[in-house]
Amino acid sequence: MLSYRGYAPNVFPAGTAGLSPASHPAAEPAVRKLSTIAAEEVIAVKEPGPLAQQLLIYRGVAQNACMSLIFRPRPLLLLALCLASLQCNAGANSGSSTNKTPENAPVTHYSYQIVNIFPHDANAFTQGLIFVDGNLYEGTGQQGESSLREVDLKTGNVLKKVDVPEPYFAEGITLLNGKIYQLTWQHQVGFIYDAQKFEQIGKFNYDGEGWGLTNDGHSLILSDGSNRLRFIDPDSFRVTKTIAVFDDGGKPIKDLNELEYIDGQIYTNVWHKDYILIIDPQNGRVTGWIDLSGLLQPGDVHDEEAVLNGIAYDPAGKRLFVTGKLWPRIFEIKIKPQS
Ligand SMILES: [Ca+2]
Repeated sequence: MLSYRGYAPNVFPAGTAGLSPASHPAAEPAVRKLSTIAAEEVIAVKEPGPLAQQLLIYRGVAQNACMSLIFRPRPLLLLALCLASLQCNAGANSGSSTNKTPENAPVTHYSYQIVNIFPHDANAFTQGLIFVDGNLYEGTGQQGESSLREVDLKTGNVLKKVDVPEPYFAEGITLLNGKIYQLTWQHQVGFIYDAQKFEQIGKFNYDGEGWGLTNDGHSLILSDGSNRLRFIDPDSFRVTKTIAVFDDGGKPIKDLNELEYIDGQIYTNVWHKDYILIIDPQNGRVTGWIDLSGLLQPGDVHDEEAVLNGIAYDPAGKRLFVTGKLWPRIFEIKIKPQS
């Protein structure tokens, strides 16, 4: 294996990593913005171009927007990489500019209106919330208290429950193709359940921490407390794409937590914040900002960790639900652009 750190416009277009579509048109899917490639991401490249035939796999590591690429050594590629290695600093500069939300990009700021209020188990340390086919599911955390639940929306009663044993601290959940996937915080293992039988049927592994989870109908989408979201194949559990989220000043927005994929956008609340970000899954750009301050009344919660952490969406009824850890209520809200 050859370890290579660098980037060159003659090999990779400015602000991207991968094979140039000009010289290798079939390689275009491998050309990626630097800001969308995260640590330890492995990307298979399968296109048939002559140079691409030399390239089997590369591992992209974003380090200050300078790429580290690991190739299997082949002569043609070695030459290209030697040329490219001279350009690292320039690449880093141009790469970092792609991280920012363009100045002219519209970011819509939303306020909310409460449509309904439902009871919620004030002992539930909510880490995941989803609404699928008329059913509300919740994942709860804390060691010894973690669970997967099906909950009656109107009463708050727990209809079904699977306890997650110690030492696991359960995190986000999502339902895809009849299976519920549930993360754990620091054990790098997730659990897979049959959604109908409500029984665990498998496990999967991932690197780093697990915080929030959702899906776009194809990939699991995972947050880990950083500003990055990983797209994970639900069969191989390989990371297929990573996006990074920055504010309009170019500063990483860390602590992305509970997630919900709604109408082609990713909604995420941010740990210890009273707002939800709406994120473009193509590039991580923040397109919306929902201010949810004022949902709780003074005295509703008594724990400093009782923070906003639950987003669920009912696509049939177009209903948006939000709640938080240890919150006594689930709120159905409508969002509206601020005037
Ligand atoms: Ca959710």
